[in-house]
Parts: sequence; C-alpha cells; structure tokens
Amino acid sequence: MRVGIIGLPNVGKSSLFNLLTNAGAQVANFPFTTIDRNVGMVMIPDERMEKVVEITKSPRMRYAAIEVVDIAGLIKDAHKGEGLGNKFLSHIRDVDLIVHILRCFSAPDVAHVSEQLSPGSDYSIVRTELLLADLEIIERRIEKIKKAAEFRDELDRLIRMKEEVSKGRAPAEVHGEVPLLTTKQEIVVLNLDDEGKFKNGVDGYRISVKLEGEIAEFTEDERIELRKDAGVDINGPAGLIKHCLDKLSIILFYTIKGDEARAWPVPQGTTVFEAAGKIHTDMQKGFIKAEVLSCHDFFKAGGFAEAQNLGCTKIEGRDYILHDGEIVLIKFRG
Ligand SMILES: Nc1nc2c(ncn2[C@@H]2O[C@H](COP(=O)(O)OP(=O)(O)OP(=O)(O)O)[C@@H](O)[C@H]2O)c(=O)[nH]1
Ligand SMILES: [Mg+2]
Repeated sequence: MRVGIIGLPNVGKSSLFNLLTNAGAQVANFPFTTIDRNVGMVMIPDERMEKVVEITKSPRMRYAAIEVVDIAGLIKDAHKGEGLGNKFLSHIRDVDLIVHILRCFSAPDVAHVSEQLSPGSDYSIVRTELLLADLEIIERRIEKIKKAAEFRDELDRLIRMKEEVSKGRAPAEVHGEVPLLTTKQEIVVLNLDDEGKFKNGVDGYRISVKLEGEIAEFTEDERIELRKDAGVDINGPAGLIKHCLDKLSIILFYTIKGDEARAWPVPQGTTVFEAAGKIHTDMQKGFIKAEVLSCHDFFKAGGFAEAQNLGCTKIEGRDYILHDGEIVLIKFRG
C-alpha cells in the first residue's frame, strides 16, 4: 500500500513528506525542487501497541509502516509535458491513495503559481491535469480497439468513461487495462499558516507543516494546545496518517513473539492464512490453526496466558477474517 503526495510546486509536499517520514528530502523555496520522486516509510503511530508492550515488556517493538512517495510538483499542461513533463503521472499511477496538498500559507519568499492564495483553483488545476491525463489514456485505448469486433463491450464502456471524464468527473467504473488517476482515492490536505487564519471554501485536513516542524520537541499536550490556537486539526500528522489508513481500509493486527511485539498492516478482509504468509512463508506453508484475541481482552486480562486462562482466546482456522486490533498466535508445522 502506497500513498502519494501531489500538488502544485512549492506547496510543501516535500516538507510534509519529511514530517511524516523523517527522510530528509530536499526542501527549498523554488519550484520543482523535487525532480525525481522521494520514497520513504511512515511509521503508524499506535497507542495500542505501546499498551501491549507495557504488559509484555518486550524489549523490541516494531510499528507498522506504509510507504509514502513525494512526487514532483505539477502545473497546468503537465499532461502535455509542461514543467517536469509527464513522468510524474506514472508516479501517481503507482500509488493507492493520493494526498493532494494545497497551499494555504502565505510566504512572500516562496513563489506560487498565482499572486493570491487560491486553494480552490489550485485544486482544480491539478485535478484538471489528472482528468486530461485520464482522457488521453482512454482515447488511446479506444483508438487501439475500435476496429476489433470482439472489443465491442469494452468500447461501449470506454465511451461512457470518456464522456464522464470530458465532463470533469472521475468515471464510476474502473478498467483493468486503463489505470486511471482520477478514480484513485484522495485526501485533500490544507497546509495552513501557523496562525491558521486562512479560510475559504475548500475542505480538507488542516495542518501546518511549518508549525509541526517547530513544535516537534514539545509534549503531545502542548502540541494539541498549539494546534488548537493555530486553528488546525488537533491530531496533527498522526491524524492524517489515521485518515490514510481508513481510506485504504487497512487494519492492524499484532504478534508477540519472543522479545518482539509487532504491528502488521493488512487490508480489511485479510484471512488469518494470508496474514500468516505475510509474517513468514513457512508459517503459511505449515499452517495448522491460529489463536486469536482482541487487544481489549488482552488488556483486561493483563497478558496472553492470563487471557487463555480466562477463556478469552479463540482457535480459528485458515479462513478466519481478522479484525482490527487482534493479537494473533499462529500454530504451524515448522
Ligand atoms: N510559511 C510556510 N512555508 C512553508 C510551509 N511548508 C513549506 N514551506 C516552505 O515552502 C517552500 C517549498 O517547500 P517544499 O516542501 O520544498 O515544497 P514542494 O511542494 O515539495 O515543492 P516542489 O518540490 O518544488 O514542487 C520551502 O521554502 C518551505 O520551507 C508552511 O507550512 N509554511
Ligand atoms: Mg518537493
């Protein structure tokens, strides 16, 4: 699962990427600082896991992580190769979720495409480029198959999709051969001034990337107060990551083994057999059964063995579908 940060140049994409990943991508006050994409991992903040470790005293704890990509800025006519060309389109095509960041901070020394802050029209500029890129790929496919009788149904479908895109809407259908950009899930992020004064009609997750950089060393309670004062979301970057997980329908399950407690991100609907394969191929190959426990019961009982004694754990077969927050112990033939 991969999240891609997109937006116009100089809106704070790399700054947000660094805030989330600590990867140290280049940030500068000129457009197109990012040329090739930056890729990093975002650790998923997880109070549940910290509570698990309080109980197990595991010396090692591994948070779940998802991949984030900081993509080059795009501008009007990018789909025709303006700015850094359309290489970035393939970078967007590679992600499962788009985080579209809009500049809502004023900084005279940081050039912006328009004189005034205009997140609404900035949003449209980027969205239009994605629509035009989609239109192009749909048209290309139509050209390719239009003469072949066996593609009649597909052609009808493509024509319907083309109509929708031409009207500025993401098509309702998805098409395996034609990976579109506008049908991807999206979260809009408003990158606000540290005074958070900026208001206009655009909705999105309110954050001040600059403020977050300045308050990193403060306690969480202090950070919450400062975010409140700034008129941004009190949950800061962690809240944004949570939104990403929700949009991607990712749940977390936990394993406690030897000296390590670990959180694993998997798509909703993952079976315990699939989860076993994610932990280790041997576990999947030799899978016998799984012992499963909600972390709520784990906390109440004060440990796995204690929960077993209380009869809170369940033995499940390979088709069992995992729930968010479950602790899983796989039994397998090694
Ligand atoms: N005042 C203010 N400046 C910011 C904020 N976020 C980023 N900047 C500044 O804006 C400039 C551009 O930031 P980047 O993170 O490089 O922007 P980008 O969107 O990655 O830019 P490109 O890679 O060139 O497309 C830098 O000088 C940052 O310090 C913010 O929240 N407030
Ligand atoms: Mg950048």
